[in-house]
Amino acid sequence: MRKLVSGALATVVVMTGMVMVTGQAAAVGSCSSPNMCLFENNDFNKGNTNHWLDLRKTDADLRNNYWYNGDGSQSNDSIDNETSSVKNRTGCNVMLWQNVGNGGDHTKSISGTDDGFLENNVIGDNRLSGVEFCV
Ligand SMILES: [Ca+2]
Ligand SMILES: [Ca+2]
Ligand SMILES: [Ca+2]
Ligand SMILES: [Ca+2]
Repeated sequence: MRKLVSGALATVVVMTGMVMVTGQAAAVGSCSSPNMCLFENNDFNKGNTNHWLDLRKTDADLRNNYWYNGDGSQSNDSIDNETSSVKNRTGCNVMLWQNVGNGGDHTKSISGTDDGFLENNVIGDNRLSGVEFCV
C-alpha cells in the first residue's frame, strides 16, 4: 500500500513538472543555486518580457553584461540601470549598488530572499550598476 501511494505521488509530480515545462511561463522567475538572479521587470518578469541574468561573482560594472531572453539566447540589451527585481540563491548576502564601481545608494539582498519590486528599496528601480557578493 505504501509503495502504491508513493508511486502515485511520483506520477503526479512528474505530470506537474511536464505542465510547467510546456507552459510559456516556465523560465519566468526561475532561479537556482548558487546564482544571484536579476530580472529586467517587476515580479521576476511575470507577464512581461523575460529578460534575466544570473551572476556568480562580484561585478562592479554591469554595462558590459547583457540580458538573456526567455529562450536562453543572449540579447544585445545591457542590463545597466534596468534591473527591477532580484532573487538571491548565492548562499551569501549581496550588495546591490547604484553606481559603476560599487558606489552610491545601495541595498543588501539577504541570502535566500526574493524581492519582486526594487522601487521601494534604497537602490530603487532601474538603477543597479554593480553587485558585490558576500558582504
Ligand atoms: Ca561586468
Ligand atoms: Ca526595469
Ligand atoms: Ca522591494
Ligand atoms: Ca546606476
